[in-house]
Amino acid sequence: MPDPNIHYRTCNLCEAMCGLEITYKDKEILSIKGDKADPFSRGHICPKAVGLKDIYEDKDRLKYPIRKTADGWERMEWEAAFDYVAERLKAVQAEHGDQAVGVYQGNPNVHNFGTMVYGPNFVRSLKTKNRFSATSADQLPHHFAGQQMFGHAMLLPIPDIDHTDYLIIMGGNPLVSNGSIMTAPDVGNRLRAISKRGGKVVVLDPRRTETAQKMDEHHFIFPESDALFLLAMIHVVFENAWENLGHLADHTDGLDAIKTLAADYAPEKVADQTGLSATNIRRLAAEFCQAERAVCYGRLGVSTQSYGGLCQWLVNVLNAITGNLDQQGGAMFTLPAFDPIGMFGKKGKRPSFNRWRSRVRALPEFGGELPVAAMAEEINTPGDGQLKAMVTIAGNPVLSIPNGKQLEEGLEHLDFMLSIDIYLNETTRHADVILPPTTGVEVPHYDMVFHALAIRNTSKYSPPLFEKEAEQRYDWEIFNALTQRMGGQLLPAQNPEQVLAHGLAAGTYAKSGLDLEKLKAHPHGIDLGPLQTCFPDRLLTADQSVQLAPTVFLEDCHRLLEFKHEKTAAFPLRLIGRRHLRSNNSWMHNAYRLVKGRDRCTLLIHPEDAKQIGLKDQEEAQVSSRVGSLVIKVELSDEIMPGVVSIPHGWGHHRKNTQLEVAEQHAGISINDLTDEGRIDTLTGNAAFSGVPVKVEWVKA
Ligand SMILES: Nc1nc2c(c(=O)[nH]1)N[C@H]1C(S)=C(S)[C@@H](COP(=O)(O)OP(=O)(O)OC[C@H]3O[C@@H](n4cnc5c(=O)[nH]c(N)nc54)[C@H](O)[C@@H]3O)O[C@H]1N2
Ligand SMILES: Nc1nc2c(c(=O)[nH]1)N[C@H]1C(S)=C(S)[C@@H](COP(=O)(O)OP(=O)(O)OC[C@H]3O[C@@H](n4cnc5c(=O)[nH]c(N)nc54)[C@H](O)[C@@H]3O)O[C@H]1N2
Ligand code: SF4
Ligand SMILES: [Mo]
Repeated sequence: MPDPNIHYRTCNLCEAMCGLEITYKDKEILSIKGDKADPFSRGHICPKAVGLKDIYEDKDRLKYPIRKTADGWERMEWEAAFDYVAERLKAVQAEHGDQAVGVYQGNPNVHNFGTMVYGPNFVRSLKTKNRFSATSADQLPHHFAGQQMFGHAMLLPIPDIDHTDYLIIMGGNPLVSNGSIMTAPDVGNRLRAISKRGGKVVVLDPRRTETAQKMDEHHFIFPESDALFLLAMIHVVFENAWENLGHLADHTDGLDAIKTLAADYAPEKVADQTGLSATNIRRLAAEFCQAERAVCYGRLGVSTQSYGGLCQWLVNVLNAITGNLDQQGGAMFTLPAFDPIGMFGKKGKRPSFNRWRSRVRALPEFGGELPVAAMAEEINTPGDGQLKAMVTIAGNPVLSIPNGKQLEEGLEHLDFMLSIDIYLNETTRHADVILPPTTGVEVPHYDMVFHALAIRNTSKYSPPLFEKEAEQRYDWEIFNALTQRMGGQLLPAQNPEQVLAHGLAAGTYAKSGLDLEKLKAHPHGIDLGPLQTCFPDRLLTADQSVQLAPTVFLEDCHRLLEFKHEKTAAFPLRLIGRRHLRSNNSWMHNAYRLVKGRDRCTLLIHPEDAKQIGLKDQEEAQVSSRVGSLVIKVELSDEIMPGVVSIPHGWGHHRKNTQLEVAEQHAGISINDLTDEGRIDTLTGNAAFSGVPVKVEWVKA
């Protein structure tokens, strides 16, 4: 029996799934440490882990429903709140039709098991096609490529970093983000191990990031030029006849089409646009092909940009044509114990893409959702089908979506807004009702999504550490109550544990005895081994072949001809983002220990650019884009590429009438008051945060 005062669980804050050892007494958390016995995370944690204690204890966190009145926020009883919400939503539906209710689901949806499994039925019960989520501000191009090439949006290749000899990281900063679409706890040591065993890690990023500084080689790459770089790499592969489909030779379509396409992209042709010399591109391609096991990994910076779809496709193509797809040390696929693909995936299913379009800009649906860059205009543009009510679930879109200001204005004019959220923040302050679920250490946890995106097959269940308080409700209780009132279908399983038990029973490892009881008996988690080659069996394309050259991608390449690197007089610089280890998107800035210290919401600018503007370190600058303008302190640094500037996202807590005492004192500004909802990857609809044209000017002190 484990010590009664120690609780083991998985940290649900980022994608790394670190095991935690929590010491507690009664209902107080005494310490949070890394769980050395967790076979996957091996004791690793980051400074955010103790944030779980801060969230648990946060006096600003909401625990019961509140309703906005003329005299401020008023407490409601749960049942009355459910009735009231349903009545108001139905009133909007009756007056304006079902499509007048919109939904936005934010990032923590995927980090909460109860929300993940019970949220969708509530969303369906609203009968609206106006569904949005953080997906189209993040990883939509990955899903798009997975669907087109492998037949399922969740068939996402994971870099097998524990076994590779050569890794190219494009647009990811895992030493800070702790890895994304690559669940790899203790990622720093895992990456360093590549060099230690004689391999190499190359980082391509417009900023010499924390990761770049610790790896073997870094090259600046001009924002949004990555697709050109990748085509040039592929060009060199064919030029030298190095192409090799490995074990997928008989299960791959489209190699010739790729060869024809890449013929136009010699390294010499893209050198100026990308900022990498032809010599370096040729050398990188040669090293990549000569390495026994190599993998190219492209993440956020090559997803949230104008060519996100092309980038994720070409990353997969490069891995495939060098024999590194579905191969140890290359880009591999998980076989999770709770396997959404095995349960719901169907061979040859028509992609869920472009089945409907957004009303104002006619942007295509993907996976049942419309691009979030179109959300504000759907609220703000009058006419038939205009959004009159919004439901936000674990999201803070005012700070997270391009042109957040535009959304902020829209939210003010809605007939009704419901937020299912734990804080009264920049977004939820616009709601009429906030329903706060339990979270973090109060809930049972299973990573349905991140086990499916991990570098090893593992499985782990965490029971709640503490009983919820009488006044609190679990997320699934909230979703079920609302689903029922909106006339929707309830899941047969009554709680997340039952769902998990069913899911495990339907999975591959059930045969070898993996069930909920076994998981409960293994509080540190169970290692199910390294990723295994699984194609063509796991492919869900109609002919069970990898589709290297889907028409949608080939056709989209024409946009690359328009790619320009030139400065425009009005907006000569390009804006990109960055993350910080002690920050988690927009919502952990109310934990003092995570925000204390120097101001991190600053503009990074190269000294040469600063000199031209007449800016000195730590001075204030005015930054303007097509959509807005703001003032921010500058930090001069040669870690940023000349011509490029960087601001982190998730700040801007100065907005009035929130309940975030600490965050308000460390407010910062929101980069998304500058990012442009008009900039999207037109193929997938993903927001293009990277490379926003901006102007930086000196401000008189
Ligand atoms: N410029 C720029 N913009 C970006 C990005 C960028 O790099 N640059 N990154 C993008 C990315 S990758 C993402 S994922 C999005 C994130 O966008 P969002 O998901 O909209 O934003 P978060 O900051 O994650 O907000 C999470 C919300 O969930 C609430 N919350 C936390 N835990 C729980 C819970 O257990 N239950 C419920 N119901 N609510 C909870 C928080 O209070 C907060 O309101 O931002 C995107 N925006
Ligand atoms: N500490 C911390 N961890 C987090 C989060 C957090 O907010 N804080 N957020 C979580 C979330 S929601 C996500 S999605 C993941 C994201 O995790 P990552 O994918 O690792 O994302 P970032 O750390 O934002 O790194 C993106 C990199 O892309 C670079 N970049 C920008 N534009 C371009 C471009 O055009 N081309 C290339 N090649 N590079 C470019 C940026 O300089 C940056 O270094 O992190 C997760 N983990
Ligand atoms: S790296 Fe992510 S999962 Fe691990 S402790 Fe930090 S926030 Fe939690
Ligand atoms: Mo994200």
